[in-house]
Amino acid sequence: MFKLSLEVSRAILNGQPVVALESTVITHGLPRPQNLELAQSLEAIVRQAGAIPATIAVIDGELCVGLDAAQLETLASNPHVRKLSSRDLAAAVAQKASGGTTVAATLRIAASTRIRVFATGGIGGVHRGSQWDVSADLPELARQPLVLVCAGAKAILDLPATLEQFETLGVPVVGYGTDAYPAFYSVDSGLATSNRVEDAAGVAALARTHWQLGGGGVLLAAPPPAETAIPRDEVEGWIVQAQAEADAQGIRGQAVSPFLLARVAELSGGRSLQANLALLKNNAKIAAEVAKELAEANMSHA
Ligand code: PSU
Ligand code: MN
Repeated sequence: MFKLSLEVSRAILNGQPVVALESTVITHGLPRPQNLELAQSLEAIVRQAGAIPATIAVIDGELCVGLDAAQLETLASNPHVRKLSSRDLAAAVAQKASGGTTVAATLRIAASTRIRVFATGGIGGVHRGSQWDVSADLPELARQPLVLVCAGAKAILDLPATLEQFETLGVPVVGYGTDAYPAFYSVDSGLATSNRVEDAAGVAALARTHWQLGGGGVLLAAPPPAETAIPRDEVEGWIVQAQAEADAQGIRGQAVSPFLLARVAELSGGRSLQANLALLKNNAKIAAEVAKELAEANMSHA
């Protein structure tokens, strides 16, 4: 059922730093051709920073950890692949299907292979105006002992409600060099993180202690790069419009987040896409630094 690339399985066995990368952002989160370019550059960034990238996806029913160039291309170019959350994995395996794994599904697969650090853009959360559309990313993060590096939750969501959920679930929301909880495209959501750390060593120390106490995931919230970040007030108008259109068109379930992200990209004249790409890259680099710190700490304890 699991298929680790040789490089990733070696790295895990040798205690080298590994960074998991999700694939729904490739299959459903970004337009072509930026999706493939982004997937390739995230892997390059992780390598340059001294860690091994492990892009996770389901291909022909196998839970793949570490993809080769051809697999990445197929995933990015096939418009019919599934969006796979935690609940969808078993069916995809049984039916030998392919798909991009969400943060939730990626967390589950990464944890099974003992990967401890994962980079994404923005985590899912509580959707606006819908008490029950809560991403499976939240309970899964609470369960799996990983550091998830993101720029907060996607701004299309109800951010205060999402933060409340993290508290309920016992997930530390740690600001990376900031007290402000970022809002994906924006540096500051107007909400606060629960803790702050200054560097990767601080994250690693906090995460190890959290795990010793029986905790699961740690959300590391990194502000998006300032050059492409968009002020909150500007983004809000596009989101309100996109959400109204989604409601009017009856967009539901798994289709909601991809619809909103694509519509906000259009309404912003591509600015939100530039911000999204930049923050994904920024998060990959930070994740590699955290993975290195955790690997070093493990070595010194061994
Ligand atoms: N981050 C991005 N773009 C994305 C996602 C994250 O910058 O498209 C994906 C992740 O895979 C996340 C998913 O798990 O969106 C959330 O989907 P939903 O709201 O349906 O749970
Ligand atoms: Mn949902």
